[in-house]
Amino acid sequence: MSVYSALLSRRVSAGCCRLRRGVSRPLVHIRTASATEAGTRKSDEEQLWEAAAGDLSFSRAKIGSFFQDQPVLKNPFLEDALLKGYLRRHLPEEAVFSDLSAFGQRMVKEVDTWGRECEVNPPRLVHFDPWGRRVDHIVTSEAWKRMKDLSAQEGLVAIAYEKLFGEWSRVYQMSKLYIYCPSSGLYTCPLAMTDGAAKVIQSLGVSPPVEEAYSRLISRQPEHFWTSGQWMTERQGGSDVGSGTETVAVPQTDGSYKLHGFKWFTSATDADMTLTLARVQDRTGATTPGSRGLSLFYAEVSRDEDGRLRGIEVQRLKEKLGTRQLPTAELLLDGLPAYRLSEEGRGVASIANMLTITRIHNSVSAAAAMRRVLLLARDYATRRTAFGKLLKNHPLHMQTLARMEVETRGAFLLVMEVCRLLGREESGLASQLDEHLLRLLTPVLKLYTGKQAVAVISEGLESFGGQGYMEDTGLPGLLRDAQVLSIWEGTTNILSLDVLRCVARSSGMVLHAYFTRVKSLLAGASSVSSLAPAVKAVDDALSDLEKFVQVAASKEPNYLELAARDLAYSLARIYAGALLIDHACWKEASPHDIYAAVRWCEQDLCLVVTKQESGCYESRTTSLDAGLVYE
Ligand code: UCC
Repeated sequence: MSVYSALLSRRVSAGCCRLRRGVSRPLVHIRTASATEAGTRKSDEEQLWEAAAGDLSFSRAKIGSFFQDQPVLKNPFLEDALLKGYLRRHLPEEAVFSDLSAFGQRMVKEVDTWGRECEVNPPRLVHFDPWGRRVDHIVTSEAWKRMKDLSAQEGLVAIAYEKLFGEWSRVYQMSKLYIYCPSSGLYTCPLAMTDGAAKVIQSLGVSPPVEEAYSRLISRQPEHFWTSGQWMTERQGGSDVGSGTETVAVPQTDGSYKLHGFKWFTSATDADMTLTLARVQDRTGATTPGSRGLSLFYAEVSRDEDGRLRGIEVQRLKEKLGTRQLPTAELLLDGLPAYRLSEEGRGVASIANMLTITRIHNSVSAAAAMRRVLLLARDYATRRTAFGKLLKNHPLHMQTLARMEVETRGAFLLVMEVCRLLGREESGLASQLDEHLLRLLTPVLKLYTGKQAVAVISEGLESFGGQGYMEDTGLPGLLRDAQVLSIWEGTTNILSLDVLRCVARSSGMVLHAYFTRVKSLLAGASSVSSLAPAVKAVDDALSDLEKFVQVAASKEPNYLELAARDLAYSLARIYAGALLIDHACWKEASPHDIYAAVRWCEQDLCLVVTKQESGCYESRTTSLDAGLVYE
C-alpha cells in the first residue's frame, strides 16, 4: 500500500466512524463547479469522499442491508387452535384431521400462490374472434381453472352430499372451505352457488332434466364436475327481487321455456349451468307482477356449432372494488333455453334454499378471512422490530391482535353452530327447535360476520403498518374482497328485515327456540368461576332481550323496522357469547378459551335495549334521522 493510499484509507475509516456516530456531515458529496471544470484530476478531498461513499449502505445504487421479513403463511389448519379444538370436541375423526391437515399444507405449498395468480391475472371478456364472429369468451387464468379441478378432487361440495360423517358432514365440509377460502382466489363463490344449486335440486327432486346436473355438481371427478351460477339480480336491483325481476319465460311446445331478460350481476359467469328467476308469460304475453309471478328455472350454459353462447350475450364484465378474480358479468338473455323447476309463482320460496346455503358460505368466508389476516399478523409480529423490540413484545399491539382474535372466535363459533344445525336438518335429525334456529340464525350470522370481517381485516392491515396498504403484498385484496360480504346475498338491512319476517311468520317460535338454546348453552357454566362475569353478562342481556321482545310485540311496524338491525346484532352477540362460554366449559378447553369468552361478553351484548332506552326507535326519530342526513 502506498503512503498516499494508506493515508486515504485511514482518513476514510475515520470519516466512516464519524458518520456512523452520527456526526453531522453531508452523506452525499456534492461536487463543486470548479472541481468538475478541472476535469481530469480529482482533489484529495473528493477522492476521500468518493471512497467513503463506497462504504455507505445507500450509495452507488446500493439499497441498504435491511429488508423487512414478510409474513409467512403456515398450515392454516394446524395453526388454528379453535378450529382444532372445536373438531376435537365434536368430530374427533382421524380421517377428518388428516385430511384437513394435508389440505392446509396444500394451501401453503401451492394453492395460496394460485389464489394470488387469480388476483393478478383477472378474467377478461373477448367479445369477438379474430374473424369478427361474436364469441363472448370469458378468459380465465390457468390458476382459476386449477381451482375448479382441486374443488372437485377435494370434495369441497361433495362432502356435504356424501354425508360420510352424518350430521357432522356440513361441519367437515365448511371447515375445509374455511381453510381454503382466503387462498382460493374467490373460487369459493362458484362453490357456494354450486352447493346452493345442488341443495335446491335435492329439495325439489333429483329427476330429469336436472338429474345429470345434480350428479355433476356433487362430483369429485374434475372432468365431470360442474359449477352453477345463481342469476337473481337484475337492473332494477338485487334486494327487491319480487318487483325488480323483468325476465320473462316464454313457454315452448315441448314444455321447456325460453328466457328473455337482463341479468345485471351474475357471478362466476364461467359456470356450466345456472338457477334463475323469471316470469312465465301466458298465451297473451301477460305476466303476474311481484314475487307471486316468479318461478325458478334451470338453464345450461352451452355453445352452438358456431361457438356462440346459446341464448346469452355477455354485455360486459363488472368493474368491482374487489373480488376481481371472479368473473362477474351483465348478461342479456335472448332466448336462453330453460326448464322450470318450481311450481309457477314459487320461485322465491324455491330459491330460498340456495340463499340459505350461499349465506352460510358467505359467513364461512368472513370468518376465514378474519382468521387469515390474524395468522399473518401474528406471524409478522414475531419478525418485525420497532422501537427496539419485536411487535409481539409491545403490549398495545398484542391487545389489538387479541381483540381481533376475540371477534374471530365469536364469528367462527357462530358459523360452526349454523353449520351444525344445517347438518342436523340434512340428516333428518333436526328437532323443530333446530329448524327454527337455523332459519333465524342464518341471516343473523351472515349480516353480523359480514360486518365483522371488514372491521377485523381493516385492523389487520393496520397491524402491518404501511405494508398493509401495499397492493403487491396481497394484503389489501383481503379488505377489498371482504367488503362484498356485507353486500351480496342480502345486505345488512335486508337481512335484518328477514329476521323480523321469520319472527313474524313463525309467530315468535324462532325466538322461543333462540332463548331455549342460549339458556341451555349457559347451563354448564356455573362450575367455572372465572366465567362468572361472562355468564352474568349473557344472562342479563338475555333478560333484557326478552323484555324488549315483549314490549316490541305491541309496537307499530315502523318501530320494529327501526329496531331491526340492532335486534339482529343483539341476537348475534348474545348467541356468540353463549357459544364462547359453552366452548370454554369443555373439559379440554384452554385458559385462553375462558379469556376469549370473558372479553367478548364485556361489550354491549344487547344493543337493541341500549338504543331503545335512548329513544332510537320512537316515531319522531324517523324525521330527525332524515333531517340530520339532509341538513
Ligand atoms: O346474486 C347475487 C350474486 C351472486 C354471488 C354469489 C356469492 C355467494 C357467496 C360467496 C361466498 C364466498 S347477490 C343477490 C342475492 N340476492 C339476495 O340475496 C336477495 C335479497 N333479498 C331478499 O332476501 C328478500 O328478503 C327477498 C327477495 C327474499 C324478499 O322477497 P319476497 O318475495 O318479499 O319474499 P317473501 O314474501 O318474504 O317470501 C317469499 C317466500 C316465503 O315462503 P312462503 O310463500 O312459503 O311463505 C318465504 O318464507 O320465500 C320464503 N323465504 C325464505 N325462506 C324468503 N326468504 C327466505 C329465507 N331467507 N329463508 C327461507
